[in-house]
Amino acid sequence: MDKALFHSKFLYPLAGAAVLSSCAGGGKAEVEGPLNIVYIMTDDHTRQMMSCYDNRYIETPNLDRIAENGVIFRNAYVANSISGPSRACLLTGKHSHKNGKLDNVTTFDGSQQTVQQLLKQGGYQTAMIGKWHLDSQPTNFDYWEILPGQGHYYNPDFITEEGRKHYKGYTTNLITDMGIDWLANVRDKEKPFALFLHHKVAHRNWMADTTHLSLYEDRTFELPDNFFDDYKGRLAAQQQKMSIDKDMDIVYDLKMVRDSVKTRLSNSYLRGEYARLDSAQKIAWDAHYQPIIDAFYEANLTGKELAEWKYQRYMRDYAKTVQSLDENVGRVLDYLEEEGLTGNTVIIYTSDQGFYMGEHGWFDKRFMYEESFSTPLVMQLPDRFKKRGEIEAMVQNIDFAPTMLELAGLEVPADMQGVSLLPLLERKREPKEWRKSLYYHYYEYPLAHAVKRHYGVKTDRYKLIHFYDDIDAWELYDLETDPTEMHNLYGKEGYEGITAELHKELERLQLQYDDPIREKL
Ligand code: SGN
Ligand code: CA
Repeated sequence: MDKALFHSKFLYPLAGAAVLSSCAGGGKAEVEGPLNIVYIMTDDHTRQMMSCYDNRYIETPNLDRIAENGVIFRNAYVANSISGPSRACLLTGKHSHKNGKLDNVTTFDGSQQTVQQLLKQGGYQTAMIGKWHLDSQPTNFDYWEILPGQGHYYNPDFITEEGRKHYKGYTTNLITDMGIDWLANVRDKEKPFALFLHHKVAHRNWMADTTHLSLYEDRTFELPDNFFDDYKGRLAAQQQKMSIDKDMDIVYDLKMVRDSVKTRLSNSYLRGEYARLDSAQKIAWDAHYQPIIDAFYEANLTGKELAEWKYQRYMRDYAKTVQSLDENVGRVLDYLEEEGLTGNTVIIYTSDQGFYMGEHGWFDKRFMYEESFSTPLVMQLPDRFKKRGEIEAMVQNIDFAPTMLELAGLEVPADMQGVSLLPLLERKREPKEWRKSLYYHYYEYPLAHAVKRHYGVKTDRYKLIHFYDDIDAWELYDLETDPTEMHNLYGKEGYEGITAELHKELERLQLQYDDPIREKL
């Protein structure tokens, strides 16, 4: 890109408009460039725990501030609800079968076309800080500093181009420090930038900052209606291992340490996560947890009482980690405001997928059911974008790469499968022509949490899912009458018409996205 462009204000037509028009119907619009991009992504942070989506549980004023200064997507989804694959979809703008990252164990091929590569070629400064989780090293970033694998909440190591670095402190704060430092001191201020800030929070095992341990302790969270789900008519749900009651580890997840208690994951906690704390942190940690531990073992809870107690502890620990996140996002927003950057910067906040907060009795993700298929998505927008408030259109994480490219005034390659979201941001009204359905495909079986492989289609009202591999089970939901997906209508009388329509739509999407699963089955 002509470097001179970056030294003067200019107007340019949205480069991807032609690509968009087939799917999104967006005509040409003019925006002032160049725009900076701050993309903040968390891990396992779900809409239920973000007050602009759901005010039942916690307050997230800074995340809400992003939405208040821009838009909130009511129907944002991922293509494959698990970390590594979701990150690969973000970087490539393609479904998992096209970018090759099917599950958390396959290695991402970083030599393929990625959004950061195209941004960099287009004259952008690019940086990636935080959880990467793609096994191969980052490619085509001007600057990167990543957590190894899942990373840790406390005193983390980071991998850099110069090797490993050890830090003291709480990872959510450290990632924010590094991001602000890059913005303030490292980047080339003559160029527009794209900063990818990827947090570890709110991943398992939900370890709060010592400064936040006492928060939410007096709160009793309302149990979801389907917490004691019996999974009737849903074969794959009967076989998962992500139940708060049965699978959540009392030591590793909930920190209830006792010498006589050995659980499957107690060593991962005692020799792993807890062992990372320094002596001052351990003192604060133990002072907080010991009375809770004593009361817990004293009470000797069983059955439903124990399940409900686990749910409350889970909710509290998770909420505390999100509190740190919210404050740290606030720091980034403040910095951008103070530096006068918000007028020319789009701030995107999302998660690598949604999560269960006790719905169906679960934690974790993976299923194409709403809580984990969906993901939070809010954007703070400069004034030149006319849209404010809620956006109903169905969007997916494969759309992020095309969106960033269009924000940068760059062309969207024809082989990217997502579409730019700019037509949704430019006008007060949403365009009439937009995709009418979403495609999903999850592959990680048999590994953690035993969720069967499945693919499916979602329309504004219905969802059709096929679980396959060592199972062959179809599910159909009417989201209007059954938003919590408790009643599998597949094969039920009266649903023949809609079932046939959805099968057709599913096949159309598998053809459109060229998913080889069609030939295999
Ligand atoms: C780890 C967790 C799982 C989690 C996966 C994937 N177990 O294996 O609970 O589902 O990560 O999460 S743990 O004992 O190591 O905490 S993902 O978000 O990275 O895909
Ligand atoms: Ca995740």
